[in-house]
Amino acid sequence: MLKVWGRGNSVNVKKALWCIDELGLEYQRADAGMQHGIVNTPEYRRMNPNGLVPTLEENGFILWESHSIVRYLAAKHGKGVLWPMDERTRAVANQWMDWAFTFQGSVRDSFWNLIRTPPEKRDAAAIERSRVKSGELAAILDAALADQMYVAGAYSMGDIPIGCEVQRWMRLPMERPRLPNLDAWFERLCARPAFKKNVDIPLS
Ligand SMILES: N[C@@H](CCC(=O)N[C@@H](CS)C(=O)NCC(=O)O)C(=O)O
Repeated sequence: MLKVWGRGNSVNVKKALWCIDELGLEYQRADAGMQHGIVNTPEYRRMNPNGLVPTLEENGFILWESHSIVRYLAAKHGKGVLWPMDERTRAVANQWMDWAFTFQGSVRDSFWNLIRTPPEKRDAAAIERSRVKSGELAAILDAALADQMYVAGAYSMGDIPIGCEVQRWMRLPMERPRLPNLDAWFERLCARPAFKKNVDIPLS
């Protein structure tokens, strides 16, 4: 049985949960991180010395880093489905998985200020810098989706991390550039039950 440690509102935990549900695997989830604590206990630190979420546990096997968790599960349970069998297609999926952290960095200040900071303490300049930068990066993804349905052609693990990051960006109360290819891809993700259930929940 798989067990995921991590609060369900974490963008990185969402990646693991979406992947697991997409593959139809049974799992348990234990809340950890932020108000739930746990991550600084010696028991948790033995599993994940970073004190971060998510952590995956599978019959004594421990894995952390959300994108590594997605890759592991896709390789083990989703060959030819989430895990592209063609090396170049897989490399492109991996490229977008790595790039998801680049995009995450650009959204961070908007997210933390607009969602997790009281209005009187928000840093308007940081929000604006983040808004502009994330819009520029989103345009790169939009261009890549001009002639394909998903980031690596067919739907794959490559869509999972960046799909979670884009959900957060799309749901922020701020102006965004009009990006029709990205919008259409996001609608396709929203049509997936595992995405709706785990990812497209109100930001908190
Ligand atoms: N690169 C790591 C980053 C993990 C990370 O930063 N997780 C955040 C939540 S998204 C966290 O643990 N924050 C502290 C907490 O929740 O207590 C991964 O993708 O797993």
